[in-house]
Amino acid sequence: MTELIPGFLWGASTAPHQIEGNNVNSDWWAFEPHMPGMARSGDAIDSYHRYAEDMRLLADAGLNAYRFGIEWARIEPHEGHISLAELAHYRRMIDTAVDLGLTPVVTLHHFTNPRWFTEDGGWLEDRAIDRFRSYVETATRILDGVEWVCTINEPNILALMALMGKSQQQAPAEGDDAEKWLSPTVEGDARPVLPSPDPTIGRRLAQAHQAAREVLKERTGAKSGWTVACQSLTATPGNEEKLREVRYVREDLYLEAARGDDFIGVQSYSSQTVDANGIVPHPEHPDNTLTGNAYRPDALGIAVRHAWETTGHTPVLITENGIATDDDTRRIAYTSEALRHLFATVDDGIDVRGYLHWTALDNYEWGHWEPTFGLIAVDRETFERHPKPSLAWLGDIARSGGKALEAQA
Ligand code: IFM
Repeated sequence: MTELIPGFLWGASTAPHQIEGNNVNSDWWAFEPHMPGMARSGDAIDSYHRYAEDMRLLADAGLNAYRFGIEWARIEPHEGHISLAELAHYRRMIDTAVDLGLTPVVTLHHFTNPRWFTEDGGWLEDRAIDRFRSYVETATRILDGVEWVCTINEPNILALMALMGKSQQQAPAEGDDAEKWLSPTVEGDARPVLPSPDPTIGRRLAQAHQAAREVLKERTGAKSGWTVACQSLTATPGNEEKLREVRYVREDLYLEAARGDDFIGVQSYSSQTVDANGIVPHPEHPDNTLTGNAYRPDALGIAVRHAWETTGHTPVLITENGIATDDDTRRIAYTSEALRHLFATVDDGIDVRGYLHWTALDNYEWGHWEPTFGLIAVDRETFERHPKPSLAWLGDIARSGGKALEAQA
């Protein structure tokens, strides 16, 4: 029997831009109309107004944690102008979670920047770190009692988005590489492999993370860390050196920057091989997910082991794991297998603090609505929530402290 630590977090994750709706002061909002063939976020799933209902569904099902983000573009819609009403809104969210028995795991930055920040040079501008630090200082006003804070979500994908022009708010010009304007999370025919993130931006983000950590340490009692897209890369025979090279730019730079953090957020969906030419596209297969990924629930175990080693044994929190599918039975099958691989890492002595599923509700997948990752379906016209069987299933496992999964074996 796997022994999980007391207080193990069992929950689900979301991100503001993907669920709230009308994030009008963000760079993504400005960028969306320029993404050829892609959908806009619009009202999203109106969780800005319905967050209490969403959290209640998770708590009633048996989960004990909820990871959600606060939105910089709402809190600071113009540089230096702080919206006290928005700060109060996010404090109410924290209080609601706590009242419902959900441990809040709060993300400070999840892909979107305020529009003014991007228009004035984004992450490569000289004042970027000071601007982010100042936002984090503001955010600490509402973080009293919050135990878990994620500074920046998937900095390795954020660094790629900036490179792809996702933060540029401009339509592709003639002669531009159209691939740059594709969703940063969906792979497929148009662009079989995500481009490499820009390490210059990556190092900038590492500085921003470090600045945020210092502020959080000084002003709050929260544990802080960042959450990395862990790609569970493996080498084809003879290509171990190439693997190290590719993995450093895409992942290890970010894992190494988490050494000494209170936790590392591991986010895992699939796995890919690396050959002499670099990353091999996911092989075509009927089991591929709606984001074009290979069906690889074992990826979670590979990701946790690699993150644990590369961060020098930083405690692990699974901040995202899930599958884009319209078949909820597959979601349950994928997640049970992923959890078994996770439990094996605990059996091997890795310090795992919790499992937060991606995602609570079907939502806006960065340019697309079709890839559905949610435990809860949403009618996008009425905004009615319809829990899927996977929510009750995960809730039962949570209530039993993981034992229900072992009983299913
Ligand atoms: O939806 C995204 C999320 O915003 C970041 N991690 C991956 C998820 C699924 O693609």
